[in-house]
Amino acid sequence: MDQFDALLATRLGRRRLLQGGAALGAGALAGPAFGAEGTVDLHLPGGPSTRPMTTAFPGKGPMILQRMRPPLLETPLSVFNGDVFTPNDRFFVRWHWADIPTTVDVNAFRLAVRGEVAKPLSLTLADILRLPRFEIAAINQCSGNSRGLFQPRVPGAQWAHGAMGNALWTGVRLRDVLDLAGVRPGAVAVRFGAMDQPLVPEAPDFTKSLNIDHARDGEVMIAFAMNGEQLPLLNGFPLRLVVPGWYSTYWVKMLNDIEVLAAPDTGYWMAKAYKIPDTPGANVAAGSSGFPTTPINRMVARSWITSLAEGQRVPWSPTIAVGGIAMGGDCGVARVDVSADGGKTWLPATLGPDKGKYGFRRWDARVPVGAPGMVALQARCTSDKGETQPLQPIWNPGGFMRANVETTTIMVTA
Ligand SMILES: Nc1nc2c(c(=O)[nH]1)N[C@H]1C(S)=C(S)[C@@H](COP(=O)(O)O)O[C@H]1N2
Ligand SMILES: [Mo]
Repeated sequence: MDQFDALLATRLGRRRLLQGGAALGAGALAGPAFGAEGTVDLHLPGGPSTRPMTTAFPGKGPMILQRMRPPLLETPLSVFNGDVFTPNDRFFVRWHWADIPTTVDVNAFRLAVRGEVAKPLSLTLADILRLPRFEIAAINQCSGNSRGLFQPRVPGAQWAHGAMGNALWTGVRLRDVLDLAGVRPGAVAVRFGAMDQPLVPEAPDFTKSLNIDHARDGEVMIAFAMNGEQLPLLNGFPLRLVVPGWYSTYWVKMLNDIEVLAAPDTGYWMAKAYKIPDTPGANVAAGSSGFPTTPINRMVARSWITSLAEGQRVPWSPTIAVGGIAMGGDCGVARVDVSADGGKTWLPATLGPDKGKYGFRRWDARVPVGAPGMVALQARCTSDKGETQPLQPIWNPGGFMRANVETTTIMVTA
């Protein structure tokens, strides 16, 4: 019996699934907006910058409340200074539509596999749990992570940097599930649907698709566990798609429908929403429109300073310790360089252990500081593909794919 069999028996057995499914009370989605946990300043340039902290959501510790219903909960940057795996109770939450099931009957639950397949399926959770399991470390990052830093401001959730998290996901290969049903030769894409619904019938149900080769690449996963625990309901219990290296718009939560398509998906969420400029770095001149677009796809290199907060006071010494996390995007991190002089000179940081190329990589450095005063600290990641973060921010109307070198200004005191 391996560690996953134990997980299956103790955490994903029928009783636990039932309990887990019942964990999100209806009151939590409609109840008090936030407790007395205070506010946080996200340092957003274009508008109101403070947000309340909340502990009102079941299974979640203190989170930044971006919106109550449907919930948008952001992870405070300081959380990323802990383990490279983001704890489940601090993992960010994002839903498009407000009709989110507050309980899941795990015995009645079925995952449909239909469309261009030889044998349509209606799988129980037990059927899924019988398939070969694997695990993968991967960052789930919202396409609009850091949107609140766009200048000029763009519509959408005004996230700072905490619409992301890294977890060790356990599940089954999407390919294995597709093979059970037998994909027909004419298949070109696979569309994923879920249990959440819009409140009004005219609104488009949330569905996303991947092309058939991507869907069958052996890495795209139907996950039932996250960091060794069943998925929190707000993060997609009982099953979610994990698409390593790609933005989380594709990571469909509460997945209950897999439809193999014989033609490309022309639905709203693929053809209209989550489109980026078809330009290098998804960048266009501020205010532009009418440019060619493409569906958002792979992630790119980023890095963050997490050991020091914006505006933090640090006593002077000739060198100051600075640390944080980096990601390569859809590949690993090759190096991280750090600057304490606004980008004039760069020093290599020491990388922490590699816990999977799609996950966060810890880095640490000591930077020289000549004299007390304001010091602009920067980190710059270069991926295994040789992509280095640009110094200048991009702009696009969706506020997607921010990935430039970020600056943390600290006050070094005498
Ligand atoms: N069913 C469903 N899945 C979904 C969404 C949704 O609205 N409904 N939103 C997507 C988007 S845009 C994001 S950023 C991630 C957020 O994942 P998390 O809430 O687990 O952090 O879920 C994705 N999967
Ligand atoms: Mo997102």
